[in-house]
Amino acid sequence: MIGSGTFLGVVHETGGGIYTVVLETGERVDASLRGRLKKQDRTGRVVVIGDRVEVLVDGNEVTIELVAKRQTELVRRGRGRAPKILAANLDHVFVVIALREPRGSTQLIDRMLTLVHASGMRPLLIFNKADLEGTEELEETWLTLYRGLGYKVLVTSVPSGEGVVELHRELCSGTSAFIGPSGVGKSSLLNVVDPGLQLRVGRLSQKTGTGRHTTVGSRLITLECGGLVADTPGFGDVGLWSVDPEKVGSHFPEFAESAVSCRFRGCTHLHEPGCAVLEEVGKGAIARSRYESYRFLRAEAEEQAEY
Ligand SMILES: Nc1nc2c(ncn2[C@@H]2O[C@H](COP(=O)(O)OP(=O)(O)O)[C@@H](O)[C@H]2O)c(=O)[nH]1
Ligand SMILES: [Mg+2]
Ligand SMILES: [Zn+2]
Repeated sequence: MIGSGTFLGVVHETGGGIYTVVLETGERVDASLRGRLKKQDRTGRVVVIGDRVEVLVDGNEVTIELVAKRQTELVRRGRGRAPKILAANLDHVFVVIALREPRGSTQLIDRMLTLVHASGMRPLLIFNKADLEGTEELEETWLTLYRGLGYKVLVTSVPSGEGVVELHRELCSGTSAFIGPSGVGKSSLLNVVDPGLQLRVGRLSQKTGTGRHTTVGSRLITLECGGLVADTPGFGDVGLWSVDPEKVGSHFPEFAESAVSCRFRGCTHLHEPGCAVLEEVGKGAIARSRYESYRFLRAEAEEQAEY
């Protein structure tokens, strides 16, 4: 046991009112929240994994006294629900999508990219299951589209090992999180990067692990190479979110350049005459799939805003 005193640390695990903090000294301690913080914590937003905290150790009693201002927050938003902060101070967010089984769509990719952008971070894309037959064409199309937009993209495969060295390199610095639908291979990719992890793989086990009636906390997994990866139920579920409808367009980086030339200020790029974004879509300079995602997500955001 460490001596009494005040220590700085990072929250690695939460759940059931207990917060596991890894201190600067390297020790792991289980802490509770100081009363004042506890009162604010009803929404589960005061202390999340990745938070930098000050911990007071007083004999056997360990309490989190202070939470440092966050650099970033990954937020999941849901219909009619308060936004939930999934992790703080992430350095990388990987949006994982499968080329097949289950086959992703540009709308799903754009939805997750928007979610990450709205959290103020720059996502990396992973197209997984590149080993499966008949995925070459889709891989090519998506690579061209998303690399063209300036995103860093990795094509990966668990059985063939494609892209794994690059992924490993990205994961070994700082704190990362994977988001993406269930079954795309998030756990499998982590297992291949660090075989010691032995995370459960497969849809079924995932369901029982994160089912509605089981309370599962969130944690940061420490990779052998030193990187940290967030493992949180709910990263797969980005079905609904609420972003200010007016801001949806700002999360589509390629709209920005032409949007300044729209005839009307506050142009929604939906129907206005003299809309430069629509013009670029017509010319093929902005991908139609991206524009369609924009329309869809904006409509969804409008609907959400009514709640
Ligand atoms: N063919 C193929 N199957 C994969 C790949 N990655 C994962 N899988 C399979 O896809 C299923 C779901 O994987 P899992 O890692 O649990 O996905 P998660 O829900 O995103 O964590 C499992 O049956 C894996 O064996 C891959 O690159 N190629
Ligand atoms: Mg999984
Ligand atoms: Zn416009």
